[in-house]
Amino acid sequence: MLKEDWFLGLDLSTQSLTAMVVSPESGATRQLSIHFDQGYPGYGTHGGVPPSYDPLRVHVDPLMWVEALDDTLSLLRREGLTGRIAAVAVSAQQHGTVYLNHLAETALAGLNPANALAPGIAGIFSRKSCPIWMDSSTGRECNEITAALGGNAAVTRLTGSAATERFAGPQIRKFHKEEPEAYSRTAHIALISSFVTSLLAGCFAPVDAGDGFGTNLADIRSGTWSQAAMGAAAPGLHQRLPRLTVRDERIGRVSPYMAERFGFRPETEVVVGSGDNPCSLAGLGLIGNPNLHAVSLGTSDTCFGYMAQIPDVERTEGHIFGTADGHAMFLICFKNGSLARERVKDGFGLGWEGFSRILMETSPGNRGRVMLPYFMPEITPRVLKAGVRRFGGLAAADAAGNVRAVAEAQAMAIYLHCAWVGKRPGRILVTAGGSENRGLLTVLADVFEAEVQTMEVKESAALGAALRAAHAWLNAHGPPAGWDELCGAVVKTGAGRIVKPSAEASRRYHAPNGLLAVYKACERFALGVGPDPDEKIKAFRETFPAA
Ligand code: XUL
Repeated sequence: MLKEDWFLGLDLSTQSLTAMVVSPESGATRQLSIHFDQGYPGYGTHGGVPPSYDPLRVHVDPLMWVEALDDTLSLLRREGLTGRIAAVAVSAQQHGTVYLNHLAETALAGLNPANALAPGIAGIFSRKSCPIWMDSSTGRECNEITAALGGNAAVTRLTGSAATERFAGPQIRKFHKEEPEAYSRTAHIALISSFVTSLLAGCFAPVDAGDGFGTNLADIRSGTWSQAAMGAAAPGLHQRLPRLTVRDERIGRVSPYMAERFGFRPETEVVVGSGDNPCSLAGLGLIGNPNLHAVSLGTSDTCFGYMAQIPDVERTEGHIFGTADGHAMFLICFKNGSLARERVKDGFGLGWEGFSRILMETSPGNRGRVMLPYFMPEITPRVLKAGVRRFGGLAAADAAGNVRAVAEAQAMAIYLHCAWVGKRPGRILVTAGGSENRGLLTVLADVFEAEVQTMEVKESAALGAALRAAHAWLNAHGPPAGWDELCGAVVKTGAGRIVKPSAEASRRYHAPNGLLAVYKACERFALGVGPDPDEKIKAFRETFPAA
């Protein structure tokens, strides 16, 4: 390895594109981000998505992402960084699908470096927009796929998840049913991670198991696309899907277009892309370590962790994806993450400091008042009709009550819906934007009865992509590096902060009449499967009269 062998991770998330350059030699990192709302106002996005006439339908114009990629690589070139990159890997928001026509393959290989990326590829799409992970419009298709594959338990066992609205299988099925002519013009269906990787490599890129298992199309035990699952989704799907890899691999070099236009060395290698959550797993140093779990407080809130093998548990929610080293990870995802926190913060004219201060000053348990923060349709639990519910006399105008209620709700939902994973770790790593908020960290620590720890680098997905590029490249060209060693060089765990739980606060959540029991009852009531939670709220207030 030369001193100038640096590695690039590109994370195309819901709201921004982040580039992270790392040097495993010195441990140095350099990052820059472009936000879609501010950078590309012509697309009219708010929080990275355009307004929609149907709250269940969330589609994005892929040309906005392409413009952002062009601008990001131009910035990196201007900083003199692209010429030092030995390998690059992409991280992307998971599940979104990109539909390409028969012109795509030739166009990707033959772009003219004198021209910008977006106009060069504008003609390669067979569908103008891409459904992304926030889309919940495929309920009917999920039911059809479930019936075709023999029920929920069978789909979950085969593909790692029950049929899930935002996943590629149901999305492709809906597209095929509603626009059969456009489907027949579709030569290739990429996930967002493989699409961006294809732009870098100048050819159709494979999809990895981290992202590919989040489709309802793969057999997670054999690590291949499942004939039965593809057949249940749409005809002729196999020839339209990318190749599936079960562990990280180098897939080729950057295209001549990339080298010439952005100043990469022609020998710069491209490593298979992955989803943002599997990349975060790598960026947090969790590959190979099943004893720590992570919570990501980003646009989506997610909880995930490494598993040495695929578990055989009965469950109705959560997902199993593959990892960079060919093993497995669990994941549970909530749509009402940072955008829900923002709605409450902005609604009361607060800044993040004020939001955090309220959490530090108010009483854990919120005197038995609970919010179900479904500002948007929710993924976990499945709630298709948006609408915030308040219980225990929580007034909509009460700033402090609502700030605490939204933070407690999110932490309790993560805690309760991860129960199927089994063993709870004593420490949780927290990443993404929300990990800068001391109040949120304190609520998480108390609800999880565990220490929470943050990292110096908050963009763990971009960092993870860079580490995946480094890992694959170093193991091919030397000196070989294990995940531990690589993460040790770059991931500075000690540089973050540690928040310990308070025993008294934790008791208010975990006692038999604690707030977790209240929250569970509110959720069951709202879903129409349980009685009014009033009795539980009364019991909480009797047990904790001072709370
Ligand atoms: C995970 C999920 C989201 C997206 C967006 O299943 O849908 O976390 O990856 O970040």
